Amino acid sequence: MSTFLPKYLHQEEVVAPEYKDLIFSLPKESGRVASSLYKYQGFWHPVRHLQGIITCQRHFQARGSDFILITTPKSGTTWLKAIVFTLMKRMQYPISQDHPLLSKNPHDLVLFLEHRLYVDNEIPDLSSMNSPRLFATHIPFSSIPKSMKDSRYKLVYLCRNPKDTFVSMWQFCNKLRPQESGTHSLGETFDMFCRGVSMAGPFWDHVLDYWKESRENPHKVLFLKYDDMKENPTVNLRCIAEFLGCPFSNEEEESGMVEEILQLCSFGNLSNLEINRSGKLSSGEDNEAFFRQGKVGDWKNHLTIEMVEKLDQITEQKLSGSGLVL
Ligand code: PAP
Repeated sequence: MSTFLPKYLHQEEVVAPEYKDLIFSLPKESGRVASSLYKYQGFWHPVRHLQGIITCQRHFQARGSDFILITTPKSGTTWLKAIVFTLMKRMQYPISQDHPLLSKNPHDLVLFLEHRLYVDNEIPDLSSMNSPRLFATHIPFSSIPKSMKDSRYKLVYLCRNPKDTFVSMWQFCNKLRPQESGTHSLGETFDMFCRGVSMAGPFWDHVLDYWKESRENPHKVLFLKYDDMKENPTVNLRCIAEFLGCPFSNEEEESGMVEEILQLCSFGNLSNLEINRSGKLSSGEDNEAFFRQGKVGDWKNHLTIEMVEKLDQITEQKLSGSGLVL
């Protein structure tokens, strides 16, 4: 089933007059869901997100107590939002029949800065939010607002192996496209991804910038991989809790809270909830579009041997010497 989302297609119409000169002078390529992607500060963005990024850069006032979840698109953002929301708010919202995750999609509980808060030239008033505030974004490190860089921020960064990231993104783009527009071919989308032309791409530059920052400032950036989280969720959840300054107490450990949070936020549980099977985000997307398979290795069912070789080669070349393996 595909959803008709006019605002994704005709994004140029939402650009505010004061942004037009800047945005429309940028390098442009055809997009997958949005009609075009624009290259800003080294990364490609749909125009609506880009306008949000620039507004956010100009107006977002970070607090030292903020927690920001940063991800490359399709690397498990929905899962990370669910986990960190549940973890941070476990006193306010103990796991029960009334837990917010049972009636809301994680994207409606932890909002993206650039396309849910600073959207369509809006400047939201975030000053009344209680600390610690929790936000999410796909903004590359070079473009995060200065006030964030200057503060004692804590960023949790999540990425995923590029082959599964690409396949997930290709499937997602085709799902969001109007049926009458047809689907994008795997080959064409793959070539663009390899050239770095994808939402918040080049994928490798996005990952590397945060990887370097996590090495230089490990108390500020926690660097996670979806693949590791799938393999060892309990270790990763404890690690997130420590990093955010809300570790599990002995009592919580003994009561099985770690496992309870993971169960609540698991793909099997979230994807089967009525809200995620038939509901929509307040921004219009079908919730079910964010739950496809939730597995590691689906790329084997889609990519040719040549594609795998090419992607592996680019990844090896780009990450060489960084100490990062994806
Ligand atoms: P976004 O960047 O648009 O927010 P994001 O949540 O990062 O999307 O990526 C969606 C992927 O996470 C999907 O992967 P797939 O296409 O390979 O299946 C989706 O299935 C997966 N996902 C969503 N929720 C969970 C979860 N609770 N546990 C594990 N994977 C999940």
